[in-house]
Amino acid sequence: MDNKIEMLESRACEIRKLTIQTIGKLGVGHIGGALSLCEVLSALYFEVMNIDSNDSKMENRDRLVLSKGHGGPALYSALALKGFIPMEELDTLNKPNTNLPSHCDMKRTNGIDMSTGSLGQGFSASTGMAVAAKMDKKSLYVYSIIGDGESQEGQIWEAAMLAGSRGLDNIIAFTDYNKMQIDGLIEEVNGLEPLDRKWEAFGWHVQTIDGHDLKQILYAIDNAKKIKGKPHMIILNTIKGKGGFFCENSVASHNMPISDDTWKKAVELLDKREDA
Ligand SMILES: Cc1ncc(C[n+]2csc(CCOP(=O)(O)OP(=O)(O)O)c2C)c(N)n1
Ligand SMILES: [Mg+2]
Repeated sequence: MDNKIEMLESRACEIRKLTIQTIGKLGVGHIGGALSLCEVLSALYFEVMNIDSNDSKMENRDRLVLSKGHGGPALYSALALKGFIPMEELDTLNKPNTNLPSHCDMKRTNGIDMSTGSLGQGFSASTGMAVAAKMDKKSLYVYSIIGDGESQEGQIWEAAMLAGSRGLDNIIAFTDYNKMQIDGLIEEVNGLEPLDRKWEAFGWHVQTIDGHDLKQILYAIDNAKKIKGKPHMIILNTIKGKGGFFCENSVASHNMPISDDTWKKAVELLDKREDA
C-alpha cells in the first residue's frame, strides 16, 4: 500500500510539474484550479479508472467528466503521462489548430469524453451518462469533478436532484473545494456551507477529505463503491494553486500570466522537494 501511495504521489508531482510547464510555456492560463486537481487525477488515472490508452473508446470504460473544464491543462498532463496523447502535444496548448484547447473538447482530444467549460453543464452530462449506463446495464463508473465556484451554478443542483432521486450509485463526483472562484473567496461571493449537508439533502452519500492526501482519496473511492443505492460526493478540501510558489492559495492564480523564469523556478523547486 505504501509503495502504491508513493507511486501515486510521484505521479501527482509529475502532473503538477507538467501543468506548470505547459501553462508557463504558453505564458498565461488557469493555473490555480489546475494545480488543486493533481492528486485526484493521479488517483483516477493511475489506480482507479478502468481505461485503456490503446483503446480510448473501449465500450465499458469508466468515464471522467472534468466539469470545471478550465482545469483542462492538468487533465492533459495526466492524459500525456498515461499515453493517450503525445507528450510533445502539451506544448501546443491553446495555440491555433491545437488538439488541446484551454477548456476540454471531446471532439479534439483523445481520452476526453465530454466537452466542458460552461460551468454546470459537464455535471449534468455526467448524470446523463450514469442514467444511460444503468439503462444499458453497464457496470461502469462515471467520475465527475466540479468546482466550488461551479457549485454556485443552479444547474449543478438540478443534476444533483436527478441523481439523488434515481439513486445513481454509479456516479462518483468530487468537489474541488479550494475555497476560491474567479471573483474572490467562495464564502464572500456566495457561501456554500454547509456543503456536505446540502448534498446529503439531495440524497447523496457524502464524504469530506483532504484532497491532496492520496491515501484518503483512495479510501474514499473504495468506500463509495461499497455503498449502493445513492450517488457519491467526495468533497476534496484543496488549496488553489497547490505547489506553485508563485500562485499557491491566491485568488489571482485563477487565470494569471506566468513568465519563463517563474515556471522554470517552480518546476525546479518541485524537483528539489521530490529529491529531499
Ligand atoms: C456558465 C459559466 N459562467 C461563468 C464562467 C466563467 N468562469 C470560468 S471559471 C469561473 C470560476 C469557477 O470557479 P471554481 O469552480 O471554484 O473554479 P476553480 O477555483 O477550481 O478554478 C468562472 C465564473 C463559465 N466558464 N461558465
Ligand atoms: Mg474554486
